[in-house]
Amino acid sequence: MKIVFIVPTTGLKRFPPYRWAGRIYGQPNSITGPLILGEILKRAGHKVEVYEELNGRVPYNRLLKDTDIFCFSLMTSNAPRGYELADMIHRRSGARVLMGGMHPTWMPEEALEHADQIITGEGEKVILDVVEGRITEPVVRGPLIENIDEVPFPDYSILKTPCAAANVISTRGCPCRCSFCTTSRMFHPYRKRSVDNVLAEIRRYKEMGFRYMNFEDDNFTADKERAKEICRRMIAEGLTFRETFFFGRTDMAEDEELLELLAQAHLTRVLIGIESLNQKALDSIQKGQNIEAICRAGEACKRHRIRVIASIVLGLDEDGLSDMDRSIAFAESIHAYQLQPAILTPFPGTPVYRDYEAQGRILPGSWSRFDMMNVVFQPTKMSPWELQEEFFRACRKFYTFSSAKDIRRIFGKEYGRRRWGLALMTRLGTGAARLASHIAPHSDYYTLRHISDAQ
Ligand code: B12
Ligand code: SF4
Repeated sequence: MKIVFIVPTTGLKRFPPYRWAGRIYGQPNSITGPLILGEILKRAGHKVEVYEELNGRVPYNRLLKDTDIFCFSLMTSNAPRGYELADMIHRRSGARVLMGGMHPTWMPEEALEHADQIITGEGEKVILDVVEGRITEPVVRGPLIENIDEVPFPDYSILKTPCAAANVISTRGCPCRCSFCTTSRMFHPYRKRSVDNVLAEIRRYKEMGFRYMNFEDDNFTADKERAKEICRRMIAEGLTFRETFFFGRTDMAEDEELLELLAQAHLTRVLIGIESLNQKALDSIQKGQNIEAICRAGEACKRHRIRVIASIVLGLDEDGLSDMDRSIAFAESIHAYQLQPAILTPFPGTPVYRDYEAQGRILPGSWSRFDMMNVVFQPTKMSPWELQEEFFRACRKFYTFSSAKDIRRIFGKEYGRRRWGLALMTRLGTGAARLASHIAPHSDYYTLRHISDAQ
């Protein structure tokens, strides 16, 4: 059978300037679920192709002619686009449609209105039986994989859209339980692959000629001794890449040996969830970190020339505008390489979603806005539009043309150029959004501004 996996993306993100901006921010890469599941189906003799709408055009007209099964991998923000495509496929062909991923896992009944079958949780153990018709229930529960060394490596040869960085997921889930986090719930309990298994996957990408490799684990340094061992082996076996991105926590900075090994293994770009500089707000989301640890982490990463992407959450109930400004000023003060202001988003499956829904605080509108860049709930200390404006302000305040000079001085020419590009894109993007809020009655920004004005 011919099976096609699609990772859809919402309208604006398919717009070429958005793709160009993405290339300045980092290298195009892929979500790994479809590449793993595709490999399982390929081994069983099926023909498989994977497309990421975020990174390239999908030839739907051609695919509709010869595809037996379309598989959609959906998170919350791309679910509406996935539903639209699934309806189009049902209208125009006899192909079956399967859906899996975070959003169908928490909202299976909704997704089933557009698909023939839904697979919730991890898909590896059931995908072949569903595809070959041995499991026929409309909603199939994918059982947990206890030994994740058994999972095949993602197969990048079936990916048909551009990809410049290979993603390695060396663990599933996270030992922490922040109240807004989806992945620590989707991939529960926390599991680790053996170091040998991880190194074998990295070796494969080196042999394939990838210049970039990322660890996309939710918390790569959760087990520090294991992270050190992986870095030592990468260094000793010549398996380092031009740059490796990873997700860390502030506690990684308490271990000097770890920081040295990370830098030597070229793990020099880290996203750290700083979230807030207000201890009450940190405690309210069960973050389990304090302000001193955040400051130490900023200092230590700078010392080791590890570029920090400071992620801050905007809109926590305990935070007012001045608290959010402090977080942005802090990111500037540690010369964070990038700022990722993330508007608090109550994703289905999290305690935040459950609570906000019970309190009637989730604003009407499409799931496509659940992408951490749009306000989708009623904040306590400001109006939804004021929070949205704070997001725009954070982006513009941080990504200035003058900061590009500092970044160039500290990290070199290439990174200075990238910062300059981000400053330009930020100004164009936030300017267009604010204009839409005034003159485009069909835009989400117009609706949000007017909901706020009416309050
Ligand atoms: C790599 C990554 C990216 C990459 C690449 C993804 C892409 N091109 O779309 C980039 C950086 C581009 C990206 C972008 C975004 N991302 Co992202 N991303 C990830 C990350 C870190 C890893 C993904 C991964 O490989 N997971 C591991 C594999 C094993 O899991 P999986 O792919 O989900 O697949 C398993 C199951 O879900 C299931 N499954 C999945 N698909 C299917 C399909 C079928 C048919 C079946 C049967 C089963 C099945 O089986 C698989 C194997 O067990 C995840 C966090 C995470 N831990 O998952 C966030 C994550 C998915 N991203 C997230 C978000 C919000 C975004 C953005 C909206 C951010 C933004 N502001 O733009 C965009 C949206 C992109 C889009 N397509 O529209 C959220 C989604 C939350 C939610 N509940 O919706 C996550 C969970 C991070 C978080 N904040 O918690 N992302
Ligand atoms: S530390 Fe990060 S991955 Fe872990 S639970 Fe908190 S937000 Fe989720």
